[in-house]
Amino acid sequence: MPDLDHVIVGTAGHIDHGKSALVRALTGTDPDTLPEEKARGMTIELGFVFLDDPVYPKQIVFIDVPGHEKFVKTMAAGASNVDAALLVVAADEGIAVQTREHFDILTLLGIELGAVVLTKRDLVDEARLAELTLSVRRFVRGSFLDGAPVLPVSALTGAGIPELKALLQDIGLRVRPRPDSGVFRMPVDRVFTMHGFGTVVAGTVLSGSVRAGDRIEIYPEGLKTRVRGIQVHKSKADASGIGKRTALNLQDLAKEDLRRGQVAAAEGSLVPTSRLDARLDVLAGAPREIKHRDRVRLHIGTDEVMARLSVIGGPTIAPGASSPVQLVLERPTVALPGDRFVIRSFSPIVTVGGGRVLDAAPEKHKRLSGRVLQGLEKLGGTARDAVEQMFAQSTGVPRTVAEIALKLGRAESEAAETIAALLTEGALVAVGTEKPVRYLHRSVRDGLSDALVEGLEAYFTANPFKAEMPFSDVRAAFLDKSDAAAFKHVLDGLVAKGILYRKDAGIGLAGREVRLDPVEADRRARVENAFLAARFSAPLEDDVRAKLGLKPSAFQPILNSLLRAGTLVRLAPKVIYHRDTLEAARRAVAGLIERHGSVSIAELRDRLDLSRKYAQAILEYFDRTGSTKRVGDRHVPA
Ligand SMILES: Nc1nc2c(ncn2[C@@H]2O[C@H](COP(=O)(O)OP(=O)(O)OP(=O)(O)O)[C@@H](O)[C@H]2O)c(=O)[nH]1
Ligand SMILES: [Mg+2]
Repeated sequence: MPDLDHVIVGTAGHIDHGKSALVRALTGTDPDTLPEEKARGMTIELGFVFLDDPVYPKQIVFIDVPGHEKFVKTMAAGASNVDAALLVVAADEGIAVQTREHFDILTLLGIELGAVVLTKRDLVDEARLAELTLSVRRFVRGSFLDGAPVLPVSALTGAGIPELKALLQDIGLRVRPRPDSGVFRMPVDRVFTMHGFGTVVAGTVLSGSVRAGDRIEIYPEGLKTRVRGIQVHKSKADASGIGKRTALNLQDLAKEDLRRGQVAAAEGSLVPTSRLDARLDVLAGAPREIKHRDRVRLHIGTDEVMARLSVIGGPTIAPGASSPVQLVLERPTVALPGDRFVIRSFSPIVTVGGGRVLDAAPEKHKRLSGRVLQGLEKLGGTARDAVEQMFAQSTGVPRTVAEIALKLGRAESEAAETIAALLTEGALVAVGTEKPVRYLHRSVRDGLSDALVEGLEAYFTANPFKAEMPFSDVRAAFLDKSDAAAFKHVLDGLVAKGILYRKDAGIGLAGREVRLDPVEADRRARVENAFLAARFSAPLEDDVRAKLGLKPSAFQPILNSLLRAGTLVRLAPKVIYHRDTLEAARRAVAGLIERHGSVSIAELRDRLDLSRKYAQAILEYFDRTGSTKRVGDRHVPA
């Protein structure tokens, strides 16, 4: 077991039950420091007191919370990140309203260690103490405090205090190290200005570490800042890390920019969200069932946000039941999968449930959908399932190991291992050759591939006369959903499979027959006829185009296509004949050769009654194409 040099212990319990007096009896320091707290004899703000007794191996950090029903949200923030809890019950009053509510909150937050402390034992006799001990044991049955010590103490006489200190050391030894994503994250529970130190945010580090000089970001506002100085457990330090009470002095930020509920974290490591997918456990003692669209107060980390509950699996969630939900927040916050939260109903203001975040950046879901429910189930499952589901539900953009680790709030090495296994299984595919390698879920890749083919099909339905869809249009449509590397991956795959082909600047569907556009066909016929009608007096291209009233962009492709098809033949740069005209010339040349054994330009000119320029072009064309050859100024069969 790694040596933890401190343990963070939260108090909990009803107002006036002696939580603050207990902390003072244990530490010698009053956690209530505000003048208003002293005046009213009650806690209003979280109190932080360090018990540094050289007799003990571990420093104990107490977070003392208010018991007043108006300050339950402060209690929830204080309890959000403790290692252990002391449930305080005044021996004279016994279990009261906020005893129950604080206990529910500790349970929902997943606190695993703690003890029950019966305070004010000097006010009751042994019989009452024995009776209360029994009822407290019944009260905590089945919870994290089942079987935990129930310790009577008196802050007044000091009875039980040494035993409680020893018990806390014992609890400290049993604290399990927190799983660490390696990325710095610290929910802010206190903001203050310190003389000579500047603006300070304080909290317990949830993951990773931070050093003086680091650039960090304050979420969800995205305030970028630099850490000027660090205090860990009240002493100056160069760095702090997971599980440590930490105060950060921030550059260029004023106290007004900062509040409890924000999260200080590594720059760019979190994404503010207004939706959270979660599994919600409704307390068995909740006053009524949870209904779809209920407005609730969400307590997550040290933050409190109003939200609407979208019950995904049905119309309601009964007390004692559990169901996936989507929380639609009234302002953004930041969270990561696995984070615990508590919800309180809007009216009456009571704690009704809580649970764990499954997805901190979800889409809006179809309710009552089996696929959505299954996906959420997987996100809450094993590391393998959660990673696979993250890829499966991501849009078409391939993700790196680091991105997935960040999204899940897990260590990169762990994500890398899981991704390697999924790659071997064939659930993921690597996209592109760039480092770091990026991956798509196979089902996402197949979806992109189908969408690309469907896009082409739709295009050809709308444009039946086009042989190919312009490459740039196919690419642009794809990039709406994904990126360039995935485009290449998907396109190459489809070409390799023979489903698509690439030609010039277009992409075509293999095996598809192109229909001819009637307008296009008509133009083509008119161009052809212009040359056919001109016979041997080959018209100039520009004259034909002008006569037909066509733009060069419309005319040129038709001309080229007719030339390619052999319908028109270019004899010389400015001499184009229709195929039929050329055949007529061929017959004339053959006839003259038959009679005279050879033919001259002048003879052909006279025979066909055309200008010398065309007769020369015809004979040179036949020479060039191997029908005749020139001997002196005559042409003979080749
Ligand atoms: N006789 C006796 N009185 C106590 C003991 N502990 C606390 N008290 C008194 O009970 C009152 C309330 O004590 P606090 O410690 O302020 O109670 P709290 O639980 O912190 O109250 P909130 O912070 O407002 O929720 C004070 O007047 C204390 O002096 C005890 O062990 N014996
Ligand atoms: Mg108090």
